[in-house]
Amino acid sequence: MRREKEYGLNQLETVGIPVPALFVILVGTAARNWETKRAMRNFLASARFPASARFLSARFLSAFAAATIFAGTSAHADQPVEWETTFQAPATDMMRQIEWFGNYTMWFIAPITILVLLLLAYCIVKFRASVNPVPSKTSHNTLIEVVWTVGPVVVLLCLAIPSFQLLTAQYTPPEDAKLTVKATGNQWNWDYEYQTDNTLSFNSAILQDGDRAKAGKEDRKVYPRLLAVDNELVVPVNTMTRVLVTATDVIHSFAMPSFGIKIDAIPGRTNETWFKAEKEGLYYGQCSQLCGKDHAFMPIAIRVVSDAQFKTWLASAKTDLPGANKTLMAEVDGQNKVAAAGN
Ligand SMILES: [Cu+2]
Repeated sequence: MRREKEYGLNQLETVGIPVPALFVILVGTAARNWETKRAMRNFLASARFPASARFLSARFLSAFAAATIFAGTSAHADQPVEWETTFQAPATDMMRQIEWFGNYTMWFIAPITILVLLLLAYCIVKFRASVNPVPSKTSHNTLIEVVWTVGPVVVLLCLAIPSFQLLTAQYTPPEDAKLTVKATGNQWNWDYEYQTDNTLSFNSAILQDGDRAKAGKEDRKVYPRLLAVDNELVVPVNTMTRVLVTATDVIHSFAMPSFGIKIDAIPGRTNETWFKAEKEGLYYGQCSQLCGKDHAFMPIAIRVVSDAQFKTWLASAKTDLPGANKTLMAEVDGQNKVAAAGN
């Protein structure tokens, strides 16, 4: 008797699950499209996507793209914004592909969820006890069984093929690295080492509020609390950069959302990842492996600059890191002011 009751309750729960899930997916999809009108346009332009699906995406997009409400990010920084529901703007081709795959997957998730919801609603209404005093004893239907086996197989193939292509691409740098940087996670900061002729290494820790004035980092839009660091990792734009990642104490994770990279930093082991940043700017990420009490306070900041700026910075950073950083910051600020003035 008790078991029957439990069974009944479980049945009710299975009916209840898809509704909130559907809500999340539908609202999430709408928000993603609404918010990232610009990013979606890029994705539509660049995606390897069947023409019909592109057309559908465009229709879907236009339905929700009435306003772009989160367009207020700083022109030269990529960082999270409040109420963000989707990815940060991509700064590498890899991140663009990841974003494409995320959107592509939504085209399977949303219809499946709607289909399951409609089927459930249909069964609940049509086969309710009050109009079916004598229940049907149907237990097999060959056509339906073939459909519900072949359908998911096809869906899984459609997801697996681009997914494995993407995974392979992430582990296959398209060219040799021109710059190699080693990132070592510590509790709770990062060490960076440039593997150039004369090795340059320095520590990068969260920017303390009390140090803002001294570092010239008082603008909290550009140097946000909990994301800004004292010494950024500086890399040249459009340059294949290899990152060797390890740790000294516990497992950390080196992650930069705009670049589409995230790789564990494991003591005694060197992991490798790579990126090729396409636009100059200041990008923020965080340690992404729970690593102790100050896990939330070991941000990663990467400043992407022009080739010439990088060379100048690298040469002077070997002797005077704070001075080199200040010079670089002044130069970048000047550039941004000129850009903001519309020149
Ligand atoms: Cu960590």
